[in-house]
Amino acid sequence: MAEPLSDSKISELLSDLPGWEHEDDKLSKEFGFDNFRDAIAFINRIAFEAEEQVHHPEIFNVYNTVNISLSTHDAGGKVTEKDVKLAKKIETLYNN
Ligand code: H2B
Repeated sequence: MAEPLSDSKISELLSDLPGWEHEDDKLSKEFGFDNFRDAIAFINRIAFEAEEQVHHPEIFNVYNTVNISLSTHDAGGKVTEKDVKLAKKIETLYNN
């Protein structure tokens, strides 16, 4: 079972994740795009990575915005290293 990270550890790790927030036991960020197509393309790229990592984000899309939230069910719905790892990959996908 994955271990929840402490609040102070999460704050420390967020210094490498610009724009990500730790709230309600989730890591979350809103991503903006030029249009709906690009937003959905981003979601599709996340899907491949999520399957690879066997870790799946909550995804909420409205037109050209995508809101991602990450937590670990197996850790009582709290934030673990698995969420940080996927958040870092999502950042890479967004920036490339
Ligand atoms: N995704 C997320 N976000 N949290 C989990 O704890 C989780 C998951 N667990 N995807 C995985 C799948 C688990 O159900 C499988 C059996 O490994």
